[in-house]
Amino acid sequence: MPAPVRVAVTGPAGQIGYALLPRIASGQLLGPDTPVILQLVEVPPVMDALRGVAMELEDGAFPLLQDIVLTSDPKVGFEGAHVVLLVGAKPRGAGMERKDLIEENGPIFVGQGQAIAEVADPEVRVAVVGNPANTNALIATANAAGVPADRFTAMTRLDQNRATAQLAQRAGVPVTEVTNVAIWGNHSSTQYPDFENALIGGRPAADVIGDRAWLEGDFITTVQQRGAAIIEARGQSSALSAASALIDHVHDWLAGVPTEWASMAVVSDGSYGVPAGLVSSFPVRTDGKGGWSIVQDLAISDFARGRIDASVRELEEERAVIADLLG
Ligand code: NAX
Repeated sequence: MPAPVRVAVTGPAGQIGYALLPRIASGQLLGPDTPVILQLVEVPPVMDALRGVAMELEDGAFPLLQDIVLTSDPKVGFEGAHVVLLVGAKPRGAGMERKDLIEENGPIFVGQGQAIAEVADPEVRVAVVGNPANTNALIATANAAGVPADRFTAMTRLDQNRATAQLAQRAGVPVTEVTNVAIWGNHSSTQYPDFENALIGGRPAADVIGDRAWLEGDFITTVQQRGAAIIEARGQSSALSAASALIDHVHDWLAGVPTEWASMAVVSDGSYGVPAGLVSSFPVRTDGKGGWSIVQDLAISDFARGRIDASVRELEEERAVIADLLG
């Protein structure tokens, strides 16, 4: 058997954690031949609940799960970690503005970025889910001295998967027929789900669907507002689908299979006019070994340009709110 991979997860006693951990333990994150050690980091008041989750993982008797570490100290949890999944964050409370959430959660990612730089494996890869995910990833990378910025990503795969499902349903085809769905910008309601570069059965999605008004209208708003619709229906935010998207995100990035197209928020190099340094979602190619590159030379219409610019403006505003946390 190969050496185990150390996977650190913050917020493991939360909703997403509960849906995510069994999938990591069963080999869906890193492949069916890769043993894992789970290093779980929770806040002190939640450690009892986390012990319960760990008991359930033991009771799963997962052949690939070699050990479980439980801690409330990121420096213990991230020790030697090859993969760090930053899921934990405070939820948006009643009456809280997005700016309040950014100010509340930002400091968590300062300490976690520093701990990654100090104790994680030198080849560490980090995926941020905790919201505001793009800006939290920006804070973590800015505080992880010595760790290259391309090791940090934030998750927009749930948005991509939502957009893919909407297009497939509308066209009446299986989701596997829908490819090249890009999410641009922020993981927020300003994100732009790009239907103009999407393909259905290898043909432009807009030609197959033949209803531009739907694509520019309901399609975009359904994807942008899907999180709110789930809360309305379920009384709780997306967890199963978020965990599933994180498995897709990390599997494509790290699990040995090169992928032509996956949406991820990464540190911009200035591509497509997104200011360098912002963590913004792009379509990327992944090499399955921890590397990625932004898909270049895509056509961006005036319609798309306006949408991307609006989401990027929001990212710049978020960056201004936490400027003092960027070191
Ligand atoms: P829960 O509130 O169920 O769980 C969050 C967990 O994080 C809790 O157990 C809490 O104790 C823990 N936590 C808080 N601060 C921590 C810290 N400093 N260190 C370690 N653990 C900490 O939320 P859940 O539904 O699991 O969602 C987690 C995060 O994912 C939220 O920020 C949520 O907004 C975000 N989401 C991001 C998505 C994305 O696509 N990027 C989609 C789903 C989700 O909404």
